[in-house]
Amino acid sequence: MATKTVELVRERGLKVEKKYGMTYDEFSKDHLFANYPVVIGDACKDWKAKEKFTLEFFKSNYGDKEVIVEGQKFMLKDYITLMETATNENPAPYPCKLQIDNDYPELIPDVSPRFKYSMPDWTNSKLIPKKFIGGANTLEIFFGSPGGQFPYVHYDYLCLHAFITQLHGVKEFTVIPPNQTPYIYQKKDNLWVSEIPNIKNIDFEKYPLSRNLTPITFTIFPGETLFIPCGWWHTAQSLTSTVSIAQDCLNTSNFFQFKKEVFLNLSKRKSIKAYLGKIYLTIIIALIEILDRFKIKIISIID
Ligand SMILES: O=C(O)CCC(=O)C(=O)O
Ligand SMILES: [Fe+2]
Repeated sequence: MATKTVELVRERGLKVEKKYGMTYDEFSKDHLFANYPVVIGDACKDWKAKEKFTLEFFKSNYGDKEVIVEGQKFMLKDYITLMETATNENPAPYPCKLQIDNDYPELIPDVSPRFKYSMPDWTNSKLIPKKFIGGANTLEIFFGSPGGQFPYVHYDYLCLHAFITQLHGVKEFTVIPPNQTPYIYQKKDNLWVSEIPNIKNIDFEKYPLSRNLTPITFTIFPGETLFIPCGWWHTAQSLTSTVSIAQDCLNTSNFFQFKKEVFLNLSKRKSIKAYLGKIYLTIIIALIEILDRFKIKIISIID
């Protein structure tokens, strides 16, 4: 079956498309290795979560769990009540997240099978020490409400790829290609975060280079998955009450950028452990490259 493609937006030569029935080969060539975003219209079609993950489900089953949203503590049921009454003018703080992989593994079957596009994924590989992945949470649920704005423009920590699947409601995304990084005003201490507070209303006097940015804005709807490749700057805003799943991904396509980011972090520490970490990562990369060159199925070895 041929891929059905719909153009979502085109901005000064850059476009984002929505695709249905895409083969893995097409995804790999035109998006994963081309490092180019796409909305996948049917990736999560077999997930139970589409019906199961309602606000009512979380209120009844996880209502007493504590969540910290923008520094404020809530019981999940109280946050959900806040979501239900939030308006654009008076949004609930955002984002409210549950970490599925660390804290709620019983929910993993509801977001399974993992779609083919996000595999292989080595973020949980035994060969990659947890210390390298650091603060990255690799499978999360996001709750949002009208007006809820992700607090900053960023690319995903350690240059991981992100797959964001919309289960309920509508979310607006703005993405900016990695080659526009010189105009984004990276934070000195967190290079993956931009200093620009509001990408839709930039203070050009304060951030003159940002005139060169071409932010691309579009919306994603229930059942759709946005692929945000490594290094693409992005932010999001809920237009309605929303439930989404975010999943990170690391494989040959972004391993070099990942290595660069981990090296940078390790360079901040001058210990022997950091030095050994760099050597370890260099060897792992060389090994993966050799295996890949000889077309040895690296998936089974590294997974
Ligand atoms: O869905 C969103 O609000 C964006 C989430 C995101 O970009 C992230 O957690 O890195
Ligand atoms: Fe992100």
